[in-house]
Amino acid sequence: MEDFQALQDFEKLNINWFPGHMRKALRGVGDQIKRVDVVIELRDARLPITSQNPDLQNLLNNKPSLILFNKSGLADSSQIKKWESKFKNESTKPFVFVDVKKRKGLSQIIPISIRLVQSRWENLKRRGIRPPVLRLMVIGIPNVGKSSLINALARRGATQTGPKPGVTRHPEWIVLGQNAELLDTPGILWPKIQNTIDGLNLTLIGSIRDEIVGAESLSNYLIQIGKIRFPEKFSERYSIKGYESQSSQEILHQIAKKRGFFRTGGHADIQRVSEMLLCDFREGLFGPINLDQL
Ligand SMILES: Nc1nc2c(ncn2[C@@H]2O[C@H](COP(=O)(O)OP(=O)(O)OP(=O)(O)O)[C@@H](O)[C@H]2O)c(=O)[nH]1
Ligand SMILES: [Mg+2]
Repeated sequence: MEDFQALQDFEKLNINWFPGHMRKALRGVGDQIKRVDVVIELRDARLPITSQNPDLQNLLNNKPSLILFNKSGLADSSQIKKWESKFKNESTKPFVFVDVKKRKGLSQIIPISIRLVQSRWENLKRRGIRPPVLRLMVIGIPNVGKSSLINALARRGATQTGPKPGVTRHPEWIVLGQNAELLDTPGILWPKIQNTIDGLNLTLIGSIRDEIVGAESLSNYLIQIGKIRFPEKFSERYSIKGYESQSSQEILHQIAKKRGFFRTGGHADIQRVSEMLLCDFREGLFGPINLDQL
């Protein structure tokens, strides 16, 4: 009953984050897109549809582009298979499920990009013009690993990365050997996220600042997902009996007690427990999980 109430409370949340730097970055992407050969659109493999920015999509038009679903190591492999066959049937664009941290799928990126510009370059060659340096732009919502991907391809810490959204604030060109250049761009969301569950899922993967939802509300939502998707892993990790039958608040208090998370006055430190749960989820400690499910 209480959890049902909690779900209703989520509906009242207004989960939007579209600060000035994103508006500016969106204009920047619109300007730069004419100057690049291929756009690499990064999404999160756990949210293959929801982590697509419709406003960025509108800027692409007919520009050759490649979709990368990153952090696939954190996603459920049977779900990945289903998404792969769906996209194979429906998408005209090339796509790859990758994991930058594990360097999975990275070797395909440059060859696919070259294939996408091949016919245009052949045309140039026929007219006696030497093909230019391959220019790639990496776009996507915050925290999906755009800068990490660029560093992995460049094999150096060329651009700043971090576990919070909004690390990259300005576009930056990174030279990738003699034949390619990559443009890192700030993560961009859209002004109005219509569906509250989409907003919660985007916050869970770290694309929206935790403060917008609040760590406690977000961990309440995580506990409710856990009851359906990973009840055993959750109960085991925090030694909770009867996890499914307890309210989120009871569970948070129980974990606080077990871990000794108290504030002065002996009250349970719910903020600290909530932050720990979110951290554990983001590190994949409840196992591979898909939030957009087929
Ligand atoms: N588990 C996992 N973590 C990853 C992967 N790729 C990137 N990360 C982590 O995700 C976080 C965000 O990475 P960034 O490269 O800063 O993301 P970004 O898209 O550039 O973020 P903004 O600049 O804020 O838009 C960092 O903590 C990375 O270490 C991956 O394949 N797997
Ligand atoms: Mg970045």
